[in-house]
Amino acid sequence: MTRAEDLHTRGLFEAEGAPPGTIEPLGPCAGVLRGFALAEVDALLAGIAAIEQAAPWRHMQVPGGHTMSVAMTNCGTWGWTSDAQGYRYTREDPLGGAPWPALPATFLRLARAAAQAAGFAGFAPDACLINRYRPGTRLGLHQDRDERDLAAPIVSVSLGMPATFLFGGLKRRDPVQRVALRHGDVVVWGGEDRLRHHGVLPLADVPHPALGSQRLNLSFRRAGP
Ligand code: MD6
Ligand code: FE
Repeated sequence: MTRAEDLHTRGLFEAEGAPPGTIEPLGPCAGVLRGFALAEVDALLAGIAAIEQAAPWRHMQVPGGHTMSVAMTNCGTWGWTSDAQGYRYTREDPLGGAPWPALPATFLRLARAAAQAAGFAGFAPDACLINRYRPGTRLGLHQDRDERDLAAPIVSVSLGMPATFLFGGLKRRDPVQRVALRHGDVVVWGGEDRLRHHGVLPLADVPHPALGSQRLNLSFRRAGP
């Protein structure tokens, strides 16, 4: 059995307590868990509403001087930030200096269950980057490499409007797969796929019944020591 088939089988038959669904392999150690977050949407949205009160959405600067079209905030022990000096994880929100809001227990449970369903038992995220997209918002091809422990996977939850996720290779110029992500889908990747380039095409305005003209993405990481 290949690793991809193994991931698929685990998702269907071995993930204890995981809701029914399919895993669509994106690579040997990466896949989409279709609809995996649907049962937790209300808790996720309530959590985000509380987090944005404490740590408001902001458009961060990147070192080149541009401002990101994605609006971001964080929860967890560590929060990802970017400014003219570079990218890093901080314990405090640079806007106001307070610690980032804690990771709600429901967020943590969902992230652990998704990781386990994809074959990564024992995932203990300490960071959750929350992205908000509006029509036209895009995210350029990048690698997630600011985390100290690259052995841990990333678990990425999509809510609201659909998006086309770009999934490339380890080299920036490698061919790119296009993956349609919908409300409730969860992408998990790690292992040999952990440093693959990825991004999001500019969003079309296809309003979601509950969330309207926005897409929210939560990505859970192990960022600290
Ligand atoms: C997004 N996601 O889907 C952007 N990174 O809004 C990411 O940049 C990402 O989905 C690492 C792992 C999964 C992801
Ligand atoms: Fe990323």
